[in-house]
Amino acid sequence: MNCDSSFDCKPLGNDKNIYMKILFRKRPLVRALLAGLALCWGGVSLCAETKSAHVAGKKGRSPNILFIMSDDHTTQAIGAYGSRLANLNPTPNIDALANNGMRFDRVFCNNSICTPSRASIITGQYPQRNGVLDLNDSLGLENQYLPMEMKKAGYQTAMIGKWHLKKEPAAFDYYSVLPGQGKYHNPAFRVRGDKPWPRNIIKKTGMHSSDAITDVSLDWLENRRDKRKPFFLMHHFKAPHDLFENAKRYDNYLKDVEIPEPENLLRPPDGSAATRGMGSGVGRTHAPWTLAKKLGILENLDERSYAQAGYQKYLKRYLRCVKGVDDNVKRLIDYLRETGELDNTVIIYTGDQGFFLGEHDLMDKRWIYEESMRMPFIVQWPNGIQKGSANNWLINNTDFAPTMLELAGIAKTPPYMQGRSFAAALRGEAKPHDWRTSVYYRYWMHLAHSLKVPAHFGIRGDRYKLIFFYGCTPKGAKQTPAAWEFYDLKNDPFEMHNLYANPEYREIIAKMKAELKRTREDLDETDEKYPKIQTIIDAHWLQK
Ligand SMILES: [Ca+2]
Repeated sequence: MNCDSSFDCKPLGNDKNIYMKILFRKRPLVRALLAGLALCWGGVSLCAETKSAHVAGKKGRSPNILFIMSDDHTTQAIGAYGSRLANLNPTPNIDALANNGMRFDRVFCNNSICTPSRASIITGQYPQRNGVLDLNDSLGLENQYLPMEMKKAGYQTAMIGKWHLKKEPAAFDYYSVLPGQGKYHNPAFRVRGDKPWPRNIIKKTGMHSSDAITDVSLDWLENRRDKRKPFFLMHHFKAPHDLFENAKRYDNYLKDVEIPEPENLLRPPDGSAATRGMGSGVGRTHAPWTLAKKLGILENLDERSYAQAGYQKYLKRYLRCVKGVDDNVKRLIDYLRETGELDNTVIIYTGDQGFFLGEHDLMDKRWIYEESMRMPFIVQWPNGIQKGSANNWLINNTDFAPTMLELAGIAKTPPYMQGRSFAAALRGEAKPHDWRTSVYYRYWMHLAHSLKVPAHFGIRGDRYKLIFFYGCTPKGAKQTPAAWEFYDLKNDPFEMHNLYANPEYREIIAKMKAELKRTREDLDETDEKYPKIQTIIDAHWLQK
C-alpha cells in the first residue's frame, strides 16, 4: 500500500519485486552478499572505469538527475504555489519537494503546447532554431542534444513516459515511451527491440498510465541501468492532460467537495479586437471545444448553472489525475530514499506548460496569458540546495538543458543552445547583472483544434507584458483581427484590463516594443520566412 490519502486506495502499480528487493537491501548480510555478487558480475568492465570521476565515491560523484514532467499540470493545481486550490491540498508530495528545495515562481514556456515545449527542453533552443513550431513537427536523433550531452558527461540516460516528439528517442540509453499522446488506461509503450522503431511494443494491461510509467521508471532504476554511473532519468507523466481520466481508486476523491471558482470564471477580460470571444470557455458561450458537453453536463441548465457544473466536473477530473501523479511522485522519492540515493539526486518537478482551470473563462493552454504560459518548476537536492527557498528570475524552458548540463559538470553551455543555465540560482547566488529582462513567447497554431486561439507573440517582463496578435497561419490564411495587448501584472495580475491604448503607458510600451524587436532578432525568431505575417506586423507595428 502506498497511499496516504483519506479516500479508498489500492496498491499503486506492480511494485512487488522492487519492494522485495528493498526489504532484502535492508538486511546487512544479504546486502553484503549482493554487493559481492555485483562486483564479480561487474568484473573487468568495472576496473576499466575506475578512473572515472563518477565512481570516485559519493562525495566526488556528479548528482543523479530525476526530471519529472507531467502533461498540462499547472501552478494553480500545486499546493506550493498557493492558489485558490491550495486549501484542497492537491499535491502534498510535490509540495514536500518545494519545502525541501527551491520553488521557482517565474518559469515560462516559449510556446504553450506539448511538442514545442518538449523540443525546447531537449534542445535548449527556440522553435525556429530546432524546427518544432507546432504539434505536427518532430525531433530527430540529430537534435536530441540533452541526452547526448548527458552521455558525454558520463551519465546513464533514460526517457520514460510521454515523449510526443514522434521520432525514436534514440539518443537515450534506454527508452519506454507512449505512442503519441498515449492512453490513460492499459497503456502501450514503444521500446527498443528487434524490430525497427516504432514497432517494438509492450503493453501494461489493467493499469493506469501514471502507475505504469512509474513502474517502468522504478524497474529501470533498480534493474536496467549501470549503477556505476550517475543517472539522468526523464520521467514524463501523461496525466493530467485532457480528457482527464483518473485511476479508479480516485473516483471518490473530492466527491463531496465544492471546488473554489476563480474570480474571473464567466468574466472574460477586456482583451482586444483580436481576442474578444476567442478561445474556448468552460460553459456554453465562446466554447467551440464544448468541454462541458464532453463531460456530460445536462444541456437544459441555464448558462451560469451549466458553466458552474462544467467547472466542478472539469476540476474534479483534473485534480483526480493530479492526485495520481502526486502519489506516484512519492513512489519515486521513496525508492530513492530506500536506496540511499536521495541526498545526491536532483529532483526536478515541472509541467510542459500551464493550463487554464476556468480563469478568464478559459480552459486548455496556448495563450501567452500567465496561467497558460507559466510552468511549475520545483527542485529538490538535499546536497546542493537550501531548503524552503524560492526564486523569481525570468526563466524559460530553453534554460532547462543548460542548467541540467551544468549540474552534470558541463560548466559551459554548448554554443548551439540558446538558453542559459540558472544553476547559480540553485546555489543561492545573486542574479547575474546581465540576466534577461523579459521572456519571449510565440504561439503558431492559429485557430487549431476548435479551440479558437489566434496566433501571437510577445514578451513578459518583470512587471509588464506586451503581446501582438497577428492572427493568421504561417502562410497567412484564416486571418482574424490583428491587435496589440499590454498588461500591468503588478496592478492586474489576472490580465483583465488591456492598457495598450492608455496614454499613461506610452513610454513603457515603446520601450517594450523595442525589446520585443531586439529579442526576436537575437533569437532568430523573426518572420523573414513568413512574408504574409511580416506584412501584418509591419502594418501594425506603430499602431497606437
Ligand atoms: Ca502539454
